[in-house]
Amino acid sequence: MSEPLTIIGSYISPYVRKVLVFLELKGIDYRIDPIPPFVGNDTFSQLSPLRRIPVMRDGDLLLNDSSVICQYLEDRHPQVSLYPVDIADRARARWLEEYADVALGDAIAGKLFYQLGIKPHLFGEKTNDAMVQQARDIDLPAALDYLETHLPTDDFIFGELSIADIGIASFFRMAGFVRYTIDAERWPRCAGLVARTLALPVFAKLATFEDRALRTPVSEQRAVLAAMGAPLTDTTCGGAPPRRGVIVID
Ligand SMILES: N[C@@H](CCC(=O)N[C@@H](CS)C(=O)NCC(=O)O)C(=O)O
Repeated sequence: MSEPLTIIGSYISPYVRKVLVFLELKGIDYRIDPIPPFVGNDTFSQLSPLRRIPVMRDGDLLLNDSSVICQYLEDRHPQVSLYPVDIADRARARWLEEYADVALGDAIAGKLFYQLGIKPHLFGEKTNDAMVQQARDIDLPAALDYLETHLPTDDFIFGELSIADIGIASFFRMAGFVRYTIDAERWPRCAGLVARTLALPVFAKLATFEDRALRTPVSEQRAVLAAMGAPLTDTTCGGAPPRRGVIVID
């Protein structure tokens, strides 16, 4: 019997969440090694040259980058399609996904969550308040202004749920971890889309693991998640002393 597909990466990561939503909705059996990238060991460095999560292994195939992994899963398992049918819409969906990965990724994962969560709690260092303020007052409003002009008043962006909705909502789920919520009066379309998407059962299922991981020290997360029934791998690439990634963040 072939081994199930494996994901390396913490439930807390929005990039990992995109991939897990794909796996769940497509009904693909998988195992997860739920580590933050900062505690990856030497094996992790070999598997992820940028020391980033998610990493996916499917048989002999090793892939990095959530967008690459989601596209692979779509090509390999097209039966529950998560990209629009129309070619122009598919391209627009990929652009919105990319925009979320970069703009929301920088503001929410790179600045807010890193400064308020990772830096004090994993590295024992002081939060850079200016960076938090930059994300809240400048970067996120700019990203929301842009998205607001590209989102519908109701329904998903391309009618059926797609990578674009999943990507955008995944980042705002992380924003909620550091108590950032979208101002629904200023950005009603963004707030509505994120609420609709996060209300889906697949996000609710993953949320139970995310919430527990958030409240648990990194060194205990594996045991706690195992006790909850998370589909863990037998081995881990974690457990190393925390260190910064290849791309240094203040
Ligand atoms: N473009 C990548 C970005 C992945 C990414 O930045 N993941 C974060 C976790 S939320 C990470 O591993 N950060 C560690 C670092 O950049 O050092 C993707 O889509 O997978």
